[in-house]
Amino acid sequence: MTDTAFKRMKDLPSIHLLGTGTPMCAGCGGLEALHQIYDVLGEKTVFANAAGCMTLLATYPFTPFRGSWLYTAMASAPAGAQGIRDALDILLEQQRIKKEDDLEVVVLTGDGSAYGMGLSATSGAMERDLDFIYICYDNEGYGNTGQQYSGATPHAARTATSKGAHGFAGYKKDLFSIWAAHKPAYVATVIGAEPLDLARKIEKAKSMKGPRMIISLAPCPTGWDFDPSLSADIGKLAVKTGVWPLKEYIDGKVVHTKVPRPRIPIEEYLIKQGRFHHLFEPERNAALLTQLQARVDSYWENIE
Ligand SMILES: Cc1ncc(C[n+]2csc(CCOP(=O)(O)OP(=O)(O)O)c2C)c(N)n1
Ligand code: SF4
Ligand SMILES: [Mg+2]
Repeated sequence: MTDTAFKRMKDLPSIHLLGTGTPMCAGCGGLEALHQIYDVLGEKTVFANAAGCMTLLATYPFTPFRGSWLYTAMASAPAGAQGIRDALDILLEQQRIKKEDDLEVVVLTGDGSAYGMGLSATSGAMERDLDFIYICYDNEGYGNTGQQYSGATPHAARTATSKGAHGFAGYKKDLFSIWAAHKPAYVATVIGAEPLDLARKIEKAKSMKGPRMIISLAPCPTGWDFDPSLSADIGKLAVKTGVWPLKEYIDGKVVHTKVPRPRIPIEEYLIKQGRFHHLFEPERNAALLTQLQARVDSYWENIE
């Protein structure tokens, strides 16, 4: 990168992508959420970013973040965050940095790490009451390596490793509840397509101490097989169909921040995504569609 380009980049607010050099896909729902989250958190942050799509934002020695950024292995971002937090605390204690120079430590990982490989390290970090924010952008698969299934993949979705007639045989893990069971300071679900709800939750997380855990559903045109222009629509449909409940855990209680009324049929969300085309073509799989709708309905049964 030329000096002029670097100076221009430094003058831009928030995250600035590196022009045509960026390998991120158009319409990336994870990036949409990250932009919004970073706008609220600001540059006094240090990211511990586990291997995944977002790692590709960095082009050594540059990153598009105005603040600091550390790359970790998939399972290790919360351990990396612990090291950073400890180092900052030591520097503060030794008065080698001022209080106003302290940084918010933020873990950024995909679902492959959050729901799977990094879950043990995350559990340990919550157990130690680590003062950090964890952001999982959940594109429901190992996106960076070609969308193999992960612990976040929904039932029946076709992935690179679930290509049969019925798609993925397993069920999406309930990471929100797994995290909430640790009784951290805060857990919330968000989505870039609902920016006000997202901003309010990130503001809240920012004002607190201790483990603050955020899961953002991340519509992924490449892995979910839809046109990038539909990304925000699909995000909104995830909320309106009740597939992605917007909620928060705080002070031992779970509160839904948006209850979709009336809920629209799940089919309207599924039919727009190539990963679910086998539910509609060559013939409609009514039994599986009914089963998928029933699972969403049973979630909301006791909430409305
Ligand atoms: C232990 C380990 N296994 C596999 C990989 C290869 N790998 C790099 S990124 C990635 C996908 C990560 O998936 P996810 O966390 O969901 O992030 P996404 O790629 O979807 O953004 C994989 C499997 C790795 N880096 N480390
Ligand atoms: S594969 Fe999906 S999550 Fe990864 S950059 Fe592309 S759109 Fe975003
Ligand atoms: Mg993923």
